[in-house]
Amino acid sequence: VAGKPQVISTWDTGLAANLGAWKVLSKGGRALDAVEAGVMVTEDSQNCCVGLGGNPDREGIVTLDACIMDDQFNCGSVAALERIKHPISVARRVMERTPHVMLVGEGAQQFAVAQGFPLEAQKLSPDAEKAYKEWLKTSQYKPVVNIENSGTRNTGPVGGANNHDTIAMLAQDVQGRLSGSCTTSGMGFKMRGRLGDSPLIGSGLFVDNAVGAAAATGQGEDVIRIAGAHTVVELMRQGMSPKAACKAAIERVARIKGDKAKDIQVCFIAISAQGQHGAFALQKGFSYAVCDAQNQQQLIQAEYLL
Ligand code: SD4
Repeated sequence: VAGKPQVISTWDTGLAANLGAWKVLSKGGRALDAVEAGVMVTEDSQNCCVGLGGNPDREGIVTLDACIMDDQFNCGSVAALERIKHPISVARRVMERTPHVMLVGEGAQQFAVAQGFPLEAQKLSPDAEKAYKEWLKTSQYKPVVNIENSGTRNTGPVGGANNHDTIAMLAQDVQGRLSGSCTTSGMGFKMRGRLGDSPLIGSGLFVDNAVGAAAATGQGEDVIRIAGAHTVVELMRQGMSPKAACKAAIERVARIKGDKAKDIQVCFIAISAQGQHGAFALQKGFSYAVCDAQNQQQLIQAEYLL
């Protein structure tokens, strides 16, 4: 469906990221380029949960996960990538320049370096260093709902712009093409080697241009359990609106988790091929940013189940 370009993304950090994407979309650019440029803004910022400034794993090492998908089922992903500033761009290179979809760990880093990405110093940001030292005092893995880290990092400007989460972004360009991206340092103080949903096509992100696109944020393990983003797209295929599909997927998570649902956050965002957008969260506190020609700085509080 050709129409009005738009981009949506997770959390309040999505506002700045959307503007990065909008620069591409507003000039008639491709959704794929927009979702890469958009989340690069967040990867560059000092965010607790995205990019090299993110919180480390329990060994004190920052490991990054990212994936990207276009309107033709092309997709690329990197996981447990260390010392590279823009994992989303490496994911795109995996998609465009390798016969594979996913590269992990050392191999992903080797590929990134061979592609000309600089190898950054293995060093925590001052905020991450502080959070890690604090975490070491108890060494307990206890993610906090809406700040998917076991240590909080309220070091950002008023409004907490720096203490939110994984960015997942979905865009539709003027030609009606959908694409999505997702990038994260994962759950803070995770076990070494742990992957969440964010680099997994079908869990953290899924795009079917004939139906719609969806992406997730929150407790990755529980997104993977229901193959989250793919589930949302399949529910849209059955006729549900983006919001209804996100809600039905959240209800599935809640059913599976039972009493434990209150201890986690899971959130989905979605866009339909017709250009409708929606979101739904398990708990209160999830917002998503929307940007189109009418409204370049809109933050919407998602409805929630519990
Ligand atoms: C993960 N889903 O690694 C990510 C974390 C996240 O908001 O989304 N935080 O499980």
